[in-house]
Amino acid sequence: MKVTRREVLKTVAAASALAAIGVPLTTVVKAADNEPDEWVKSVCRFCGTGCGVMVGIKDGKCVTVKGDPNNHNAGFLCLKGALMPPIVYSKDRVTQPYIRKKGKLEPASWDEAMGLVASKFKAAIKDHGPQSVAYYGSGQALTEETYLASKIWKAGLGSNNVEGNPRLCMASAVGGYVTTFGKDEPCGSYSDIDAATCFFIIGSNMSECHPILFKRVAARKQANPNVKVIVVDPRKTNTARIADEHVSFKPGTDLAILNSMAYVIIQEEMDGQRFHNKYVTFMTNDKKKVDFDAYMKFLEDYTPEKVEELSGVPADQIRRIAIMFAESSGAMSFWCMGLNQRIRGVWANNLVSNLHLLTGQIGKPGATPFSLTGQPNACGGVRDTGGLCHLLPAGRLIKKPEHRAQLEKQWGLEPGTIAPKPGLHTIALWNAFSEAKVKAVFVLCTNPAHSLPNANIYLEGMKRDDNFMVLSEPFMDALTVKYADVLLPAAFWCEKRGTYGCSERRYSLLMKSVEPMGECKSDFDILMDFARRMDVDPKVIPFKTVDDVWNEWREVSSITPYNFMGITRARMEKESGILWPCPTEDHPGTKIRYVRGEDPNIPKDYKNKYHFYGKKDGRAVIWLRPYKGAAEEPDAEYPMVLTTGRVIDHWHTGTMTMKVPELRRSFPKAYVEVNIDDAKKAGIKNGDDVLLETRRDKMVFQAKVSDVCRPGLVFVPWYDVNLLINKLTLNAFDAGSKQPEYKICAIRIKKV
Ligand SMILES: Nc1nc2c(c(=O)[nH]1)N[C@H]1C(S)=C(S)[C@@H](COP(=O)(O)OP(=O)(O)OC[C@H]3O[C@@H](n4cnc5c(=O)[nH]c(N)nc54)[C@H](O)[C@@H]3O)O[C@H]1N2
Ligand SMILES: Nc1nc2c(c(=O)[nH]1)N[C@H]1C(S)=C(S)[C@@H](COP(=O)(O)OP(=O)(O)OC[C@H]3O[C@@H](n4cnc5c(=O)[nH]c(N)nc54)[C@H](O)[C@@H]3O)O[C@H]1N2
Ligand code: SF4
Ligand SMILES: [Mo]
Repeated sequence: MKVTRREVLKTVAAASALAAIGVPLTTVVKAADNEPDEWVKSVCRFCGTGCGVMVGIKDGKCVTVKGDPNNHNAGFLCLKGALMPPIVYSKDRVTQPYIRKKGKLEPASWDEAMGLVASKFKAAIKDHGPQSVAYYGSGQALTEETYLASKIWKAGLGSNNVEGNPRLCMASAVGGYVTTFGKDEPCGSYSDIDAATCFFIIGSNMSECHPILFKRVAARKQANPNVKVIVVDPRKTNTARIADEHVSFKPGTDLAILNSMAYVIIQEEMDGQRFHNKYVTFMTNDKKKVDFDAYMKFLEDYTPEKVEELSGVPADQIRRIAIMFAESSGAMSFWCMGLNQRIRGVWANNLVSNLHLLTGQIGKPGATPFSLTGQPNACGGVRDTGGLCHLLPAGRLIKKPEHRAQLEKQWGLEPGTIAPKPGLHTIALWNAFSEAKVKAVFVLCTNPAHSLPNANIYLEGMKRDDNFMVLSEPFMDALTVKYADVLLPAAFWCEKRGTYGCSERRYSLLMKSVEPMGECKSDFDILMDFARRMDVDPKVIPFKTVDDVWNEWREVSSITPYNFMGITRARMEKESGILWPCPTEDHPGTKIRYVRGEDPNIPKDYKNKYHFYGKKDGRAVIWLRPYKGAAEEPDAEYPMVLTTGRVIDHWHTGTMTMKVPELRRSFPKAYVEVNIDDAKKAGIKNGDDVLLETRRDKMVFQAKVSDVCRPGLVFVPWYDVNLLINKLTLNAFDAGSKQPEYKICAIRIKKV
């Protein structure tokens, strides 16, 4: 490894100014310029910020990484991105296939392993029908891989059981955008950051989870003292450290706070009447159109005084942030899992967009509701190309006959090839697998044994002998390996080629820079091998390379508002990321959607400036979404709230970042964050062992006593495989998006 922490910190000088406003130094690094033989263009394989990287190659090995100066990150990377190379050469790499025999994984040839996989899937389909097999994928797989898997299952095997970790992550954002605008994905782009004057950050710890984007926000604030930052989070996170207003509240009550902000905005006559008269429909929860007066009436339940009582936020603070938002020349909202991982996740998403539609803070530079995507390719691979059980590529829906027919035609397949019923969503799928109703599942680029909520149920299910799990995974120490019946050695990141599409609809190419280790194969090669062995109709898989898949996707998208026609492979090799829609090769890509002159889907002579073409009447929706509590509220038995989330230096289940000494040292072990007052009451001191107990399980963590959590709330990071907090979390999910409520459950704690 060439970039040491010391070197990295040396280059951090440019960022020191940011430290003055509270951004931790480690969030902003520019990797040292080691001189390898060759630099190959790629993308960081961690967060949804999607930073461009250059991979340094020496003697056929990846030796270093630096930021791509031509991508949106302008050469900057956070530590995770800068320290990727040692992960590739970890001693824990899986380098050959394995088959579980008498409880133990034994080395096998590719032919034996894939032969067994195909026979298990064939037997399941023969005996129990296509709905007994499933694919469980990832927002970290390449676009081409997810598109291929989804097509193999839906068009080749007749099963719509295609799911993946984006259901745990972005499903509520999809639900929010689709119900509000009629189409998924953000309407703005990162460049809005440079024009915004008010940042409304709710349920997102951007400084740790999207560090390079947060750096851009902080730089904007630093350059312009009038720029305001509002952070709405029950924890005083690093992100909150640059806030003008940190709004702390009883977890879950933010729905009421958002409605209260709307109430204040109308009371103060700061709503954009001309905008919402022309471009907005008001709609109740049961989809009845109502008028503005009905909306005002609905909001009367959310006066700042009433909401203060419910949420604990001072009424004056609600007034202040509402006015700050409405009076700014450009308000940009960011949100992430604090809103999505909730049983009211879709509603929470709607309520943020409501504020933009009510004030007209949309579709002009700096004004936009921007959902932060977690994984590097959850937007790209999964949401855009339809890698979920109810979706087809480019926003089409399985349940719509005309969408299925259109796609069958584009794919050159018989009408009726795609089954008309959506498959099982993630929790339903793993419930069915645990009951051995789903007999065979193909898990790829995700670690469900560690990441599913209420994990004991699913760990028991994975142990059964009468169901079958094949796992494609690069690292032996991922928890799911312990439960896999067949383990396939996956090529990792720089060992393969394909695209990632990040939060802002930007697609960048990852070029293959080194050969896969040992017998490892790319997930594309693995899936193609699987499809052939399953006797999938060759018309379904007419691909020789990942580039063939990409070109088919461009064609498939071209008759929809997604339109990727102009994003050719040749362009992607030259340019560092292009934003869709991009209809032609000379189109620069789209920064603002739904606005005439910006969005190529709107005719140049269209009568209005805005056109929300995802809705039949061209109007976006302001939803009358009431406040409703969490699935499991604190009570006398379990009086506190447990929330789980992330730390800057680890990625999810730790299979990658735990292998980097610098990252492991900074967070070696999970802990529980306890508020000072709660700690005092329970006699807990920093470093004490504390027993955490929910209705599902109990476990001991070391206490970190601080003012980060508000009283009544504890936080546990979920990266540690030895302290599996998901045994304690809840698998209740949002009725619309089916996304689980990882962010809130009831807990009791005591010193041991
Ligand atoms: N370092 C690092 N970065 C990552 C990842 C990683 O593993 N490590 N993972 C990536 C992925 S896939 C994702 S999805 C994102 C997640 O990114 P974030 O969503 O920003 O991260 P989390 O820590 O899961 O949760 C965010 C915040 O939600 C708050 N929260 C809890 N309950 C509530 C509530 O009721 N209301 C509100 N408004 N907020 C609440 C928590 O206090 C927490 O600060 O990060 C991405 N980036
Ligand atoms: N308690 C709690 N649980 C959560 C969350 C939370 O906030 N709290 N957040 C949820 C969210 S938002 C998410 S996104 C999920 C994430 O949950 P997971 O997807 O299960 O977590 P990762 O660690 O990202 O798993 C990715 C796996 O793919 C492997 N891998 C890496 N590269 C490749 C590759 O190229 N090919 C293949 N085949 N494998 C590869 C990695 O080694 C790793 O084992 O977790 C969810 N779980
Ligand atoms: S901000 Fe995200 S994409 Fe950028 S280097 Fe860090 S982990 Fe990678
Ligand atoms: Mo995520």
